[in-house]
Amino acid sequence: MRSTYSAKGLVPGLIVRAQSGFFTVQTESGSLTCQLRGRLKQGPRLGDIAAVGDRVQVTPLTDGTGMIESIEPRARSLVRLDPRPKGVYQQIILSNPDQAVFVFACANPSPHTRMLDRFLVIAEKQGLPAIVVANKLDLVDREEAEATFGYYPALGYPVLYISAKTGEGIELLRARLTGKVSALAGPSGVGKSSLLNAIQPGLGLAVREVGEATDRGRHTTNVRQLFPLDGGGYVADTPGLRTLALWDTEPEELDGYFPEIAPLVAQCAFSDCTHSHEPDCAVRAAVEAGSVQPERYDSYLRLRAGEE
Ligand SMILES: Nc1nc2c(ncn2[C@@H]2O[C@H](COP(=O)(O)OP(=O)(O)OP(=O)(O)O)[C@@H](O)[C@H]2O)c(=O)[nH]1
Ligand SMILES: [Mg+2]
Ligand SMILES: [Zn+2]
Repeated sequence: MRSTYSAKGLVPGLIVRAQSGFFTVQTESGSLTCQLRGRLKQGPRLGDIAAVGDRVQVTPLTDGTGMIESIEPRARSLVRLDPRPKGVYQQIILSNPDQAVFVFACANPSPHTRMLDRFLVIAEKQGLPAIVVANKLDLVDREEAEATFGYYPALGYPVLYISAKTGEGIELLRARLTGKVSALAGPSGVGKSSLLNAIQPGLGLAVREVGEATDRGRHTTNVRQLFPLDGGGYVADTPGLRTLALWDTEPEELDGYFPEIAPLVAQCAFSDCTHSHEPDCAVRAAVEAGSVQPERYDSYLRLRAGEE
């Protein structure tokens, strides 16, 4: 790109879209398509240099594009570690998220709480507050939905029971999203795009037609995008989380990412207790006493064993 400087100087902005080396930066006076200044790309690359959610300084150019000159330090980021021949590459799914929103359906597809527990471990590991959305409430009784999701609030994860179809509970979600940068994730077909369309009419996100193959179009493009909300704040669809492996989590640290299990670990007889078979295990005692949900304990054991 030919860079002709304008007289405007540096302008602060937010990266709201990233695709193949081009970044859309939202500034006070509109959005600019930008590239990275060459010197930012020097040196060994062990991770993404810039990502959606980054706050940057941009030089507007006379041709209406811009040049990203610097990237502000990240408060936190959702990172995916990608092992490559030259070392572990840090792929940034989203910079500076305020919270994670994990969307599941009450039915169709049936709720996959093991995947939810895996997502929650990822959020805990990254220090990200998480909320759970139980969508498609119109398809089940409230009691049935609560049997699946009812124990999460006590663990520190609020659950919003919602129907994108009837609009029930949509206001609760909108209130939670306003003014924040949220990372949205969940299995295919649970209604993520439908929910975003309901919250922000005009987004016009494609909703999967009934019967359409679930994995159609997946991984064909590598676009990451933040959707602005009218009331303030942004939502990012984070498909990368779906496949986020836990291999960068050591088995021994996993118990620390289950809020109901972590405080029990010190009471186990063995300091290296895996909570699977050892005698005098406080975690197994809590499962038997009913204070740790068997489903959550099962998720812990399976994740610890390396299952997805
Ligand atoms: N009954 C019912 N159906 C819903 C609801 N929300 C979404 N759907 C339907 O569920 C299907 C999938 O919805 P999408 O919004 O495309 O789901 P998604 O999570 O974005 O799926 P991917 O983009 O594949 O990850 C569509 O047929 C929607 O019409 C709901 O609250 N109730
Ligand atoms: Mg979708
Ligand atoms: Zn134990």
